[in-house]
Amino acid sequence: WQLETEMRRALARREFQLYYQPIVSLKTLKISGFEALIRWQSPQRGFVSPGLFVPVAEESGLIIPIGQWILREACLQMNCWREQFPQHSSLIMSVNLSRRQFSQVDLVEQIETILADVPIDRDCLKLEITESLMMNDFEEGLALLGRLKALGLRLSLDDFGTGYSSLSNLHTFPIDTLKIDRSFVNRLNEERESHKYAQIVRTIVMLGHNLELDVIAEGIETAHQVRALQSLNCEYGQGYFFSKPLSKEAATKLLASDP
Ligand code: G
Ligand code: G
Ligand code: NA
Ligand code: MN
Repeated sequence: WQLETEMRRALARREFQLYYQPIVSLKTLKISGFEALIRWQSPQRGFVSPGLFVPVAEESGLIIPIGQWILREACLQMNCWREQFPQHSSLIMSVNLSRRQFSQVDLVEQIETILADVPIDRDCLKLEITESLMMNDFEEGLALLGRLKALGLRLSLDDFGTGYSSLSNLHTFPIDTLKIDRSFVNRLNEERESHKYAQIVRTIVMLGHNLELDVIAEGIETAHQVRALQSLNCEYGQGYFFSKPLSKEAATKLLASDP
């Protein structure tokens, strides 16, 4: 309860910030986009982990106004970067959608309102969803994905390969991208058994490509993983090896130095 009250106040007092983690082409090592991730610097508590407060926001429904703020902020930032860096015209901004947001009957209208307010090239905005969002009502979820695609947005399936993996349904999702969960990437190391994980990752990459999806590997932390993913034909990567999530100022500096 306490945290919920503080978060309500935090939204009004603009204590939330968006951080941006680069998504990199593993072929050219150039930045292809960013994933927006929320951060909270509370005057009372100091830095509060999103792993702690996002679930509370989700539970209390505060994720709805916070999610709207996130999307608006991400669009505003994209417009700034598009203006400032014409050479980065194909930059893509990824924004996470939580379960509670996904179950809003007026989600599409909420997004349209924000896009009307902050006009942005729609194909440079990508929404990240997880398979678990589809578990409430599959047909309804599918219809919603279709309406989000119809807005002209891109869709990404996050944390792919974990939990309830619906391989048989994958081809029906109107998505553009698969993100390989970092638990697979983690296990690409020097150890013998990592060979098995390499085969799994290879298979996910091939599956993605056969379905004409882009594939992004998450949670890359070592040069070894970069080389392994390159040899497995994975074209995009994200993780601490390249960069942790950055403040908008730091991300702007990085873009300025990325030709
Ligand atoms: O950002 P990481 O740094 O620690 O975030 C931890 C978890 O918090 C993520 O796995 C994700 O579930 C959630 N999270 C972080 N940022 C966002 C956001 O902008 N929107 C939503 N819905 N969840 C987020
Ligand atoms: O997949 P999801 O959106 O839940 O993931 C975002 C989370 O992953 C955030 O918490 C982000 O800070 C975290 N993250 C990003 N890169 C790495 C990494 O290289 N290693 C680990 N362990 N976590 C990462
Ligand atoms: Na994500
Ligand atoms: Mn993920």
